[in-house]
Amino acid sequence: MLDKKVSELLNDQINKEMYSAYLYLDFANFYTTKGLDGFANWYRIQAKEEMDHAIGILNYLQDNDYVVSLSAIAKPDKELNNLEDPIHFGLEHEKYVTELIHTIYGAAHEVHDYRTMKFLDWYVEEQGEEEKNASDMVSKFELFGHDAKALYHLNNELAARTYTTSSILAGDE
Ligand code: OFO
Repeated sequence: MLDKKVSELLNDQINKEMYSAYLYLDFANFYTTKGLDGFANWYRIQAKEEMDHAIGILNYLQDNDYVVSLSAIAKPDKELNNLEDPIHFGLEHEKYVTELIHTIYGAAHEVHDYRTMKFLDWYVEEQGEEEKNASDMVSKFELFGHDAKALYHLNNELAARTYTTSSILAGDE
């Protein structure tokens, strides 16, 4: 049986991951209104990955006989005023999510919940990738985002991103 505090933090993380999906969907929506369908595609896929992260945690809790309780997803709260805003907010947000995952990991460690720590290893590693992707987006935008021709090519590059189900859901389909 899972520790109460660890389970509650994990349950709450489902909501946080769904919020991440909602936030990235908002970014995608923003870029669609700006005619940048490649950027919109990139963030839509990001949103799908976040939903996978949420379901991965939900599965884990259910597999451990925890009764999951789903709460309301907050409205995306970032004010997007220019093409660069989502990209910076994205990096900031991923750093925040890394802290959340580390907090759960720390709580699991405190109660010697090695099973949850092992489960969370995937998320710890994933956050490393998520921060790198978000930071690469910042660098790319700084290099190519301020020139119309370069922005056009960057938009095309981002349009090529495709979705694959996260490995945390392997065997779930
Ligand atoms: Fe779930 O990784 Fe981003 O937030």
